[in-house]
Amino acid sequence: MIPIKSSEITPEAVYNSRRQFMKGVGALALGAAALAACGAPADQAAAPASAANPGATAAPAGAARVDELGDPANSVQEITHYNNFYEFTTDKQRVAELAGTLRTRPWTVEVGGLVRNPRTFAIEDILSGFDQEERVYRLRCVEGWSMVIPWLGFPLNKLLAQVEPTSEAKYVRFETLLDPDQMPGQRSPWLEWPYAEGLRLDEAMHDLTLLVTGLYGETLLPQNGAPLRLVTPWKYGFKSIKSIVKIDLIADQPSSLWMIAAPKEYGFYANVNPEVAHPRWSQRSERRIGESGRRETLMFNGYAEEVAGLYAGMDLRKNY
Ligand SMILES: Nc1nc2c(c(=O)[nH]1)N[C@H]1C(S)=C(S)[C@@H](COP(=O)(O)O)O[C@H]1N2
Ligand SMILES: [Mo]
Repeated sequence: MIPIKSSEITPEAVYNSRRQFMKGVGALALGAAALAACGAPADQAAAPASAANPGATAAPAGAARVDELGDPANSVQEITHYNNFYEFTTDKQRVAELAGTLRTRPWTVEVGGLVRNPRTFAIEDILSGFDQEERVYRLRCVEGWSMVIPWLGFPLNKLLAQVEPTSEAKYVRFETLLDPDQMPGQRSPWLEWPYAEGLRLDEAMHDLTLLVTGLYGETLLPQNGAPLRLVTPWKYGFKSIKSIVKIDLIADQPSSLWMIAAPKEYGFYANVNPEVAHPRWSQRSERRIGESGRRETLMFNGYAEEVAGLYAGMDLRKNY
């Protein structure tokens, strides 16, 4: 074994070893907390670089994608083979294989609640009804790793405009498909299924907030949340809920799967913030998949200029 410097041991690795320990203890009550955002051993993570991306259409042929900070996008192989999707497995490197069987047709997305025009969209209508654009965003998982991903999608505000939220609508709640026959992870009693997430309405209306249907110019694969998932790049990755079937406009702040599982660890806002540690690890740095060493984590994941105003006057330690 190659010795690693303690400075390179990531929170994931530290956490994982603690998890091994807890397995030995075998205390059932630890279940939910132990599951929460647990990670695969950090250093098995770097997937081999893939060949060039397969026939991407959204950028000029052969153009390398970079984010606005100049960092290159991760490879298709990395983005599609290192995933969190607890409905299938907690093993990031097996999600691709196990989620592959998810049936994404027929698929409908029911949009309702406090709206003037409730509507159930067939996925085909979403794909053809909204101009799909490419956005190269950083994704920062709360566990301490990150990637750069060229998403294909459209602003959520365009879909919300069609259903016309009423003046009572203050929050948006999202739900993943509930189907334990297809998603065996939903038989785990430690988490409250279906996966649910929420945004404040102004966050949902922000131009950075995307509904995503693809990446690298190709249709989204199940492991990345096909056929439709949310992406909020200034928030920890768990807010970016996958395989959405329901979107509700509501009056009161909703709860989420992670808030229910571990309320002290996962709050409603989940804005990326290097100053506010997770109770079990620092958030000051992160491991970019494919790189060795660590990078400093940026406030709001580098999107402060765009989103800091949403939180003016709020105590970001309390509203974690
Ligand atoms: N339904 C659902 N959505 C989910 C998750 C999940 O387990 N189930 N995991 C979240 C977490 S923790 C992260 S980091 C991202 C990972 O997205 P990716 O696998 O496409 O990189 O998806 C988020 N969305
Ligand atoms: Mo995550």
